[in-house]
Amino acid sequence: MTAKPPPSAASAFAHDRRFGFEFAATRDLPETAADHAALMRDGYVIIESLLDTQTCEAIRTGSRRLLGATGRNRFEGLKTQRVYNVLAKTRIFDDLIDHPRLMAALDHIFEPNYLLSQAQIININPGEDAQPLHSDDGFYKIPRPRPALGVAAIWAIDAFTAENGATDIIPQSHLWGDGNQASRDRAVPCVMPEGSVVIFLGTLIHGGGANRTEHGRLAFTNQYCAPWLRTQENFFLEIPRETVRTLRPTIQSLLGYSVYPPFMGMVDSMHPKRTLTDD
Ligand SMILES: O=C(O)CCC(=O)C(=O)O
Ligand SMILES: [Fe+2]
Repeated sequence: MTAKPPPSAASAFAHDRRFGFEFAATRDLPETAADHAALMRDGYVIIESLLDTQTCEAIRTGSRRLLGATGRNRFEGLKTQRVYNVLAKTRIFDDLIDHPRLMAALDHIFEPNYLLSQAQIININPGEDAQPLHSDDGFYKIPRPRPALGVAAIWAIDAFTAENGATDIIPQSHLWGDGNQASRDRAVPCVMPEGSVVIFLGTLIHGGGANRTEHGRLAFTNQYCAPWLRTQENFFLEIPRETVRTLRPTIQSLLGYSVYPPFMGMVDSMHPKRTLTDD
């Protein structure tokens, strides 16, 4: 497993009650070592059938109420519906945001108090073209090859098939430098049953597939980033504090109610969690 740097700068402040940060223990499940090895070797891992049929059905029903506009460009997909700011709108995805299998994998990639960067529903409708290939952490303009600064999870709420728009990925492209040319003929579709998830490094080249069927392909995707980076969504402005107060601590922390030790993320010299309890 990747060794994480010791919390050296932080230890000088560890006694400081204002920040009161704790280092979450690194979570380990029986599958974590294999998940991590696959992520480091191939850049991705597919975990099948983590969600049961009833959960997928409940998510389909809940998503239908939220789906609306289609995308504004080829990247979003002109026939693809995307719902942004999901965590302000519904609680049906909470268990996917801090799913133990995902958290354990991320604990071995990032330093503690890594962040959720974005969460969205993606429904690729019939007739949609393939999304341009890209890497999800490419907007952090640090030359490649480099360690991943982000990690993405894409949950197949409908089964993903080669015909309905399964995410195309290029295995091992997380190791590429900046000069490599991504082309679709090197990509493979993440075919997986409903309730499965593909987790991949932010450096892996991928893109949504074309949908050549008569039905939508519903997915939920959550992306994470290292705790010292700017997140794609500005959750502090998106999610009302009354809503954040109702969330469990792991999700609050992922939303930025946490510090990157010793004090990045502070509010008026205090731990940002204080804003949820102090009035
Ligand atoms: O919908 C998909 O399968 C992939 C979407 C994606 O990679 C993105 O929007 O960044
Ligand atoms: Fe992507």
